Amino acid sequence: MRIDVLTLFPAMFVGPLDVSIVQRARTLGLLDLRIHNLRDYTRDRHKTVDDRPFGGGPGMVLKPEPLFEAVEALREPSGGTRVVLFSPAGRPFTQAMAREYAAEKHLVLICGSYEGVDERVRGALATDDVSLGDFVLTNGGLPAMVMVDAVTRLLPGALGDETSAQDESFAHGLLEYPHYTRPAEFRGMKVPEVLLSGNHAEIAKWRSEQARQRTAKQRPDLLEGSKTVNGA
Ligand code: JCQ
Repeated sequence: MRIDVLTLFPAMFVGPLDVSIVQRARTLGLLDLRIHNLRDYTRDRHKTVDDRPFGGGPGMVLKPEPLFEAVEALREPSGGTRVVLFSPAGRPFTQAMAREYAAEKHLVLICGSYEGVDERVRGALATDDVSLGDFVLTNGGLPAMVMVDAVTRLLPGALGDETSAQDESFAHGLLEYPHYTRPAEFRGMKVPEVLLSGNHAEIAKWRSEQARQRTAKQRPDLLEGSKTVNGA
């Protein structure tokens, strides 16, 4: 799949997406990731990307023209491009949305900055308004990188044979069970006996019970009765 990112800070994207599974997906040709400087889509002498808010108030607002120019230049003429705007005012990002995006051919990710973007971008350019959580960041670069990561690992062939995207937290709507590796005892802390037993039925039962307990404690909203979260 192809992902175009529109940002004022392309330097942010150097590093995190050049390692590990995302880098391998790029090398394998599963992911065609292109980072664009929004300033390159301005047409005035000063390469203006922002301006003061109508009605007054603090800070600056991203102007609509460069964003419309960029998205119109990048999106598939025949349609089908999902245009995602990151903002704290968006729909909460979930694993179900990551699965949906992983099935698309083309995404354009808009990284807002400053006080926000001109509302006409949200209304008439972005197809999706997505939040990564209830906090405020300086810009949408980190949310964009998080989405690229979450989507890329779901692309067919991105994970090695040893790992399976279906065995993850949220695939079954619960948090993961606890994992252990050698040594069987570390600083007095023992690995649960059942995991050393070789009894695979008992191990599966223990893991599912642990997942349920952990979910009840940390994320009761994910359990029965709140099934709207994650579409699980
Ligand atoms: C995304 N949770 C927090 C910051 C304005 C579009 O307008 C703005 C976008 C940002 C960047 O995104 C976030 C965010 N999910 O802060 C301010």
